Amino acid sequence: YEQPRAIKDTYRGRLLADQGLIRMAGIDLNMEKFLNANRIIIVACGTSWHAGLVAEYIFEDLARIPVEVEYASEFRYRNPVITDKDVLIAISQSGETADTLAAIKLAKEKGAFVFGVCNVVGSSIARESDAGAYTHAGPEIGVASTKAFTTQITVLTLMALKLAKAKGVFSESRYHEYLCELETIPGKVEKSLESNTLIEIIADVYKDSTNCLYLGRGYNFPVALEGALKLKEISYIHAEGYPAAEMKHGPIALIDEHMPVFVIATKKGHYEKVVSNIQEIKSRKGKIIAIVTEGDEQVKDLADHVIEVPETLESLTPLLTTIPLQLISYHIAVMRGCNVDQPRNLAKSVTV
Ligand code: F1P
Repeated sequence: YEQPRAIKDTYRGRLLADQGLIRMAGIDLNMEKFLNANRIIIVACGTSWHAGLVAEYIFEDLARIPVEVEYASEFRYRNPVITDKDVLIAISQSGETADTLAAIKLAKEKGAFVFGVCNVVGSSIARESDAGAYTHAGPEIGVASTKAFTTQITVLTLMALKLAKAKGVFSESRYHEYLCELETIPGKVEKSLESNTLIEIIADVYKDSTNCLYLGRGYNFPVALEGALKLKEISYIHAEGYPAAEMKHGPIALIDEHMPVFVIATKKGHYEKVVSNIQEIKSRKGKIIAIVTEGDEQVKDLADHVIEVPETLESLTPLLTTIPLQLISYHIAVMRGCNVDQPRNLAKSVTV
């Protein structure tokens, strides 16, 4: 529920949409590093890694800069090829995650420029980075990241826009349209939160599930992963996130009348393809809970439940589609008697 405020705090002061300005000292002072980079490597863990995956779509789609996204916990051990022409973006809510810190150390040794996206001011990752941008989410009390995710995406979107403009990939009008739309997001998150009562009813139907699938395409594939992670972390229900197009390569075998499938089916971005995935699930009697764009009729006729989010640009949809998935995990966890703030076996920052 703090997310409208957290997202606004993250862009406020940086985004002057009426003047077409994004102020980000960390990028402004190091623009050449980004513009001359061979590629951007994003490293992170957990939810922050999912934000990194969204950023891969944003940077490549908007700014046409090649991006690789790696689990910091793998990257640090696998002898990766890194040069002084690489820019490494490290994303971390706490700024203390040991694997992400180790990945930074490795990249710096090889001469890469390191940019940190952290929430905690003065944290180890913020200090070890050559430059960076804070997320301004405020303290994350619960172990499972929520507003950290949406504010990380907000910062990474601002970065991509700035670079798209500097590279001349974005026309003036597209750039302005984008900035103005970004300013509407906190209000649209507010609107998405209004589905809470409906989501509580849906949670009650699926609270005793033992397995769940989450599917999304494009920008919403990482949101599917994040939805599944939230359910695992706080409800202890086994959940898998997949790109919807991968369903036919394996997960479709799991679908029967006992399998709830959460599908992100917003109007922009592969809509018709997602609709055909939904039909495939329906014909196998899977239960479909779809996140759709306001006013959608087609999916409403096919799905068992639909949860609406307001319309926005395709690349901004993760900021809205994430909200109902966070809420569903929250309600299921509460109904199962789980401690949503302090899930078993998890620590807020993994420092070893
Ligand atoms: C990474 C992370 C979180 C997760 C949990 C354990 O933390 O995997 O995403 O919710 O808190 O750590 P961070 O590097 O973003 O602080």
